Amino acid sequence: MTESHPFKSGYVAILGRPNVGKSTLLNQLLGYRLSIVSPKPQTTRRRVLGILHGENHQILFLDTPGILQKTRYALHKRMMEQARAAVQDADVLLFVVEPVEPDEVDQEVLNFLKGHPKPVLLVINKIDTVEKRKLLPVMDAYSKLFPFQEIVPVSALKADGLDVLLRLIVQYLPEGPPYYPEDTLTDMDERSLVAERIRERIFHLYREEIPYSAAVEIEEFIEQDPAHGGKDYIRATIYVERDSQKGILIGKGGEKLRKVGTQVRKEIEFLLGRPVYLELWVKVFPKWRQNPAFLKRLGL
Ligand SMILES: Nc1nc2c(ncn2[C@@H]2O[C@H](COP(=O)(O)OP(=O)(O)O)[C@@H](O)[C@H]2O)c(=O)[nH]1
Ligand SMILES: [Mg+2]
Repeated sequence: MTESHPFKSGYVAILGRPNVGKSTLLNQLLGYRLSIVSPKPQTTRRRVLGILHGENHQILFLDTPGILQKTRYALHKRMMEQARAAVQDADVLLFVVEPVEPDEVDQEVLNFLKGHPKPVLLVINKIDTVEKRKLLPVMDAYSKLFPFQEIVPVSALKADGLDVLLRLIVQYLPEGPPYYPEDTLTDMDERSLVAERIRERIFHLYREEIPYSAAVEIEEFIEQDPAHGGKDYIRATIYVERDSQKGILIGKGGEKLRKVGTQVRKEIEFLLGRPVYLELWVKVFPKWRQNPAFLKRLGL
């Protein structure tokens, strides 16, 4: 007997507080590194679309910036608008948390989803960091806070529980045709992907306020440039807010910035599948995080 499976498709928004592992989860579900990840909160600034093509489904994952309680800067407000927009677009919501009992902030963050008509699945991530017996009270506490359709414990990092999660997502996905052709992995262009990779390196290589004060803009991107021996020529500017930050970013004799360049060039070459000539510049743009026109220029 053959069973006919209708094709299913839709948007799945990945939401939660900063640093719970939303971007890691997206990357693991997709099987490649699309969204940037760091041990620091607020790495993701914009919504990232990642497309998963299955035999009978197409899932359009939306990774979002972590939900913040306080929006100090225009940048933070834009980040929250991106998260809200993803909620509105979503057919299924994944609310990602760490395996600890919810506090008041979690409760407030859940207000983000109040009255939402679509299924909400609770994903308890990082279960590799706790004993199994500690999970039950966490699941219990969360189910009292919100009527989740499902509660799924996973470890995004160890790819544990993701097959179960994926099966449930497909189950809740509405019937519909594929939205994108099969070779499309995201709606981000190469320029944005490269800019994000540079930002990710900065999150890994610098401390304190530097990553938060840094923005990356691709000034020039020439594919297979004859002037650079047929390599892709990419000139990127890293913006920071103060002169002192510029000094830290560049480092003694330019050493630190060279390190960023060397490390990220290899990643970009892997991403693009082509050799790259990368030039990095650092400029000061005071208070760019408060500047709506500049945020718009960055695509935020
Ligand atoms: N131990 C452990 N760490 C994780 C897991 N998932 C994510 N992380 C780490 O948590 C940090 C934040 O991850 P990220 O995906 O950037 O979180 P986001 O801010 O929610 O997008 C990174 O250091 C990840 O390596 C997990 O399942 N287990
Ligand atoms: Mg993220």
